[in-house]
Amino acid sequence: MSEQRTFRIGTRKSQLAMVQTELVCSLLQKSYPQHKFEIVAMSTTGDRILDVALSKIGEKSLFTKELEVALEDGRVDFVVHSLKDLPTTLPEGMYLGAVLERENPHDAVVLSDKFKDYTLATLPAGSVIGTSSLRRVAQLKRKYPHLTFTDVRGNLNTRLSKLDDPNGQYAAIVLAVAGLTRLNMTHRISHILSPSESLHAVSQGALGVECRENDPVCTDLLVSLNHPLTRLVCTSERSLMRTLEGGCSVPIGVNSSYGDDHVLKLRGLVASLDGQTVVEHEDQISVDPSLSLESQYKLANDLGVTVANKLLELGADAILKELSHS
Ligand code: DPM
Repeated sequence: MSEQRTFRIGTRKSQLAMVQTELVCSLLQKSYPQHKFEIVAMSTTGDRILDVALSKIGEKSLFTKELEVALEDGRVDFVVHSLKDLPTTLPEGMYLGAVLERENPHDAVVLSDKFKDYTLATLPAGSVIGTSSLRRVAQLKRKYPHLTFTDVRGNLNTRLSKLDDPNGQYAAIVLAVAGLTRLNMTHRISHILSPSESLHAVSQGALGVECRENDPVCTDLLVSLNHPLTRLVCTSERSLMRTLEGGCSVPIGVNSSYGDDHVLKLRGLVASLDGQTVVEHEDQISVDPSLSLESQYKLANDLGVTVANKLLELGADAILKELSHS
């Protein structure tokens, strides 16, 4: 490889973002010992506005915009994101150079100590569940109508300390398994939600590394981090979301898999905010592993479009229209 260079990796400052970026940094360092990799931590709008529900801030790139500006200006060479926070359409000139192997993509319930022997089904009526995810609220309200759902914002540690506060209001909070796992807090998980309780968010549990499209040195370096299987399933999920034009203000859940039979499956769900109206659809496509990765991703993209269009036909368009007026 070429002469020694220093590459800068942009990230948010939260503990989870830092852990994820340190992982990417050490993988790059291992693959390219001749180069130096430095982490540059920044705050984003989503980190600064803590008193407003995520879905009400009304901006799709809440956690990514400032990082992408730094990438564009050349202050950093790569940016590490939780792929679920990265909008499905990247700004002009930006490229998703790698998608890393996915962690468990599901949601987890963390019960407060007071209710540790309960489940969402057995918690007393009116128990307060903390989550700012419209997706989780819509799906869980439908399944567990006796519970009350309230926003909880802040980083993972803040949320857990709100749950642990003896004078706090929450009986439980719902978080991604992946975030808790990366912070070595799986012992806090009471139950992992099944797909029939909560379909996960698009790309939940996967990390994405963004770089400048016209930077061949960086795009080349990232190839070694890419996990083709994760990218295949996440491409279908992101394509579904892009076709529905949904961001974090729309309750969209998915589930996807690619098996030994070479069949890529994608299930999608769109729900109204109160969980009363739900449309769901699943479809599949055969993806020959001897095709080029680009051709495989193209097929995954097509599957996302197909499932999204079917969802729209089944009534998702009416749900989305109603949401855009609320
Ligand atoms: C997005 C959502 C949430 C984050 C909405 C959703 C959850 C907000 C909340 C788009 N981004 O999931 O329906 O819990 O109130 C976020 C987390 C992770 C990445 C934390 C979490 C870690 C897991 C991962 C916040 N972004 O979901 O518990 O890497 O997927």
